[in-house]
Amino acid sequence: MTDIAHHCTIVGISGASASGKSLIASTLYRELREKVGDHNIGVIPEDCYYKDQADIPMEERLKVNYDHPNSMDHSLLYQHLKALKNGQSVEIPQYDYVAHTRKDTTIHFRPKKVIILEGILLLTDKRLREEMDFSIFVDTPLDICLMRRIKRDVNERGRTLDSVIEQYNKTVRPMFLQFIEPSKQYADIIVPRGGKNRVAIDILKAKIGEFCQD
Ligand code: UZR
Ligand code: MG
Repeated sequence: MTDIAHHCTIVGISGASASGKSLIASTLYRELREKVGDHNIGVIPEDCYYKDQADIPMEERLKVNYDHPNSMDHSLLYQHLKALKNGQSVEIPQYDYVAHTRKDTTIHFRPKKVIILEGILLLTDKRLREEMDFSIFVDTPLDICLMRRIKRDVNERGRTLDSVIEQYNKTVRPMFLQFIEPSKQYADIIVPRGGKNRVAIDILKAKIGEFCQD
């Protein structure tokens, strides 16, 4: 097989926590999959690559800074991107936000024409940036992100309101200012407001759709 048969386009989507990254990625995936099929497009969330904290006691796990680039296993993500570009399947880890550990199960992920990567710290890593064909920064005001985050973490990630607010002040906001916001300079496209920006999604869909055709 030639290189062309394996060519894999990697699109990065980054931005603050609860800015709408996952929603943009899943909307693009759902709408493009209908046209090009599952084998041509897929999504990999950076969240799956949080390091496993199983080796330390629960009280220590609660103190880990999950908004710092060191909390991510970017090396494994990088290896997976390389493998996928070589036409090999990978086993994507699954993360448990309550236990702060990797689950026993993985998701078998086959190479695709287009892979959408989405996550808060992707653009802070030079190796990952270099694997991306182009990248997007979702630029949603922080107060909107915070409101969404409270709802999501209480409803979907087993948190209390107090713990969400404490984490927000301790790590989410400072790490956004230190790492995530400065990584915006590396994005090719900046999308204001988030997951319901239909004009932006349609433009991205047209652009990404070009790379998914059989
Ligand atoms: P998104 N996160 C946790 O709350 N617990 C963990 O064990 C691992 C991650 C949070 C993390 C970050 N921070 O803000 C968010 N904290 O997940 C990133 N505190 O996920 O991009 O989907 O919002
Ligand atoms: Mg998300």
